[in-house]
Amino acid sequence: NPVVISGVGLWTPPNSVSNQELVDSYNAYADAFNAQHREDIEAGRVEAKPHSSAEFIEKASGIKSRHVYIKEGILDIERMRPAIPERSDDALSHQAEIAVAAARSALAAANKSAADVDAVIVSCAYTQRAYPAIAIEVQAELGIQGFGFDMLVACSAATFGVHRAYDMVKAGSAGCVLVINPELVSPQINYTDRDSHFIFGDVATAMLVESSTTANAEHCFEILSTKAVTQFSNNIRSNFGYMSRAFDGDPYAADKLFHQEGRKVFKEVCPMAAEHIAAHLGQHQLTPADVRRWWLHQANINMNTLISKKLLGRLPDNNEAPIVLDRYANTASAGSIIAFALHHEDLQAGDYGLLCSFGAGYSIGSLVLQKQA
Ligand code: CO8
Repeated sequence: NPVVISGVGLWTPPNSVSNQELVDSYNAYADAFNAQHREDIEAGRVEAKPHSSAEFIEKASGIKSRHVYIKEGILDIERMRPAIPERSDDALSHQAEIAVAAARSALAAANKSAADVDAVIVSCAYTQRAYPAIAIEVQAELGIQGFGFDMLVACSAATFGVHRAYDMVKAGSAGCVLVINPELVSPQINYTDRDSHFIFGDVATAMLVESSTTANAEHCFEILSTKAVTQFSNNIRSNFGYMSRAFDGDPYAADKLFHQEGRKVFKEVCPMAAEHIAAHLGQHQLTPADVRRWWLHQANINMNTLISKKLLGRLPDNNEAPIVLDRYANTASAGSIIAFALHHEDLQAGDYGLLCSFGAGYSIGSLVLQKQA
């Protein structure tokens, strides 16, 4: 039986930060840093912090603003990180809370209740703890029987999570799987680094994957196939982890936060993604011209332009390849799922769509989808 995506959910944090707000805060931080280290900077022992610019950010990335889970603390030049109150063990954790919000909206879209779900996968770039799994906490909060587990695959966590759900339904180990991507990434952003302070935002997305025999939603998309590839690269990296305590280094050091060689990522990932997508479509005797909608990873507008041009030989319009990163920024693995959530209901039965993530790992994950009648 065909396996379908029968519902998608999106939780958008109510707080947002514009480029100008972010730049004003960063520049004030840089001025204070430079004044404090003036002697060392003049002696060449410390590098001065250059100013950031809102124009650069929009031109280099396409990002205009980003949503954040908790805004407090991010723009405070004495802090430069969100101030998220720690919760007690018996309270719902922050990440489970946003996961549950996205999950409820996916369940509603799919016309399903907790009793219909057999498994929960929480798949994202970071989990706020190693155990108990966030997925099991979400399972308990929603009252779902069966089992749950967490997965980390950075930028491709969401697509790889849906791949696993597809495999599980095909194999019969679960009839209906909830895949959730609570991308609470703001705690890992180095807001004192001009090159990366603007890149990311927080969000949570979810998808319900089930057999077409049980699906009764208005908008169902058959997963025709999945395709994944990974290739090791240090060009996007965070060294934060449970071993930091044993290393005796500075747990707040810049290498413990997201950092990247943005130019190299751009040059290496774009051709990989374009080849991957063309090969995946080829498996179905489809060409890029047959694809009605592209739900592409949302890291950088120039990356999407280049990949689309390589595939189509022209620039797609926003209806063909919707962009959401202008207001959401890069939301780690959730970007292509946000694009799907906001832009799928207008497709006609039989239309093909291609959903694809690409980024850290490197990792690329795609799904060829077809709107069901
Ligand atoms: N303001 C003003 N000037 C700046 C700024 C700034 N904020 N930042 C850099 N500049 C300067 C540079 O210093 C440089 O100056 P110079 O030419 O004098 O050296 C000039 O602007 C150009 O800099 P770049 O070459 O770095 O600029 P690019 O045009 O290449 O744009 C980008 C930089 C936007 C980073 C671009 O390279 C890019 O987007 N690359 C791809 C990045 C990407 O997709 N990364 C994937 C991210 S990873 C992911 O998606 C998930 C990871 C897991 C989640 C992590 C959550 C925290």
